Amino acid sequence: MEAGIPTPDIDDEIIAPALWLVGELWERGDISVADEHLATEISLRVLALQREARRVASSRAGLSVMLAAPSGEHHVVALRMVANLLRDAGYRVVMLGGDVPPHALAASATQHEPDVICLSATMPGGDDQVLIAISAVQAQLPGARYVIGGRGLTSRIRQQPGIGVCERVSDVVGAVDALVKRADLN
Ligand code: B12
Repeated sequence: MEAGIPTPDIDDEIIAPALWLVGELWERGDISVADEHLATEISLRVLALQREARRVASSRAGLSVMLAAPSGEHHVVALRMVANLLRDAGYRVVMLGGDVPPHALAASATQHEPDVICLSATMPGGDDQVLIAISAVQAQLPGARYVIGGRGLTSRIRQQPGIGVCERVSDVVGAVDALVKRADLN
C-alpha cells in the first residue's frame, strides 16, 4: 500500500497467491492449521487497512490546500513535492507557484477559501516574507491555517496555533490533517 500499488493488484497479485501458497503448504503438511489461520488473519488485517486508507482519502476529498512561495521566492521544487503528496492523499490542491505577492495571495485565498495554505521559503529573510504573506491573508480570511517549510525559515517562526512548521515535505500530510482536524473540533 505504501508503494502505491492499486487495491485490485494487491488483492489479485499478492494476497490471493499468498493464500494459495499457504493452502498448498498446509495440504503438504509443511505448516499447521494454526499457521494457516495466522496467515488468513494477516490477510484480513490488510483488507481492513485498505478500507481505512480509502475512508481517510475520501474524507479529504472535499478539502482544499493552497500552495505558494511568497514574494521574491523562486525555489518551488519542495512546493511541487508537497502538491504531489497532498494530491495523492486525496486533497484538492490550488497551486499558485513561486513569487506570489502578499495581496495576490490574500485575494486568491479569499476567492478559493482553502482549508489550509502551505508556504515555502528558501532564501534568507524567508521568515519575514512568510509573516507578511500570512498577515495579508489574515486580514481577509482570519480563520485561515498554515503549514510552512523551507530552509529560509529560522527558529523565530515557531509552531503556534494555526501554523504548522515542517522540516520535510514528507511531514506535510500529517501537518495538514492535524490543522483540519483541529478546525473540526473548534
Ligand atoms: C534549484 C535551485 C535554484 C533554482 C530554482 C528553480 C525552481 N523552479 O525552484 C533557480 C536556478 C531558479 C535558483 C535561483 C536562485 N538561487 Co537557488 N538553489 C537551487 C538549489 C540547487 C536546489 C533547491 C531545491 O530545489 N532543493 C530541493 C528541495 C526539495 O529541498 P528544499 O528546498 O531544501 O526543501 C526541503 C525542506 O526545506 C522542506 N520544505 C521546503 N519548503 C517546504 C514547504 C512545506 C509546506 C513543507 C511541508 C516542507 C518544505 O522540504 C524539503 C525536504 O523534504 C539550492 C541548493 C540547496 N542547497 O538547496 C540553491 C540555493 C537555495 N539557491 C541559492 C541562491 C543564492 C539562488 C539565487 C540568489 C542565485 C542567483 N544569484 O540568481 C537565486 C534566487 C532566486 C530566488 N529569489 O528565489 C542558494 C541560497 C543560499 C542562501 N541561503 O543564501 C542555494 C542554497 C545555493 C547555494 N549553495 O548557494 N535556485
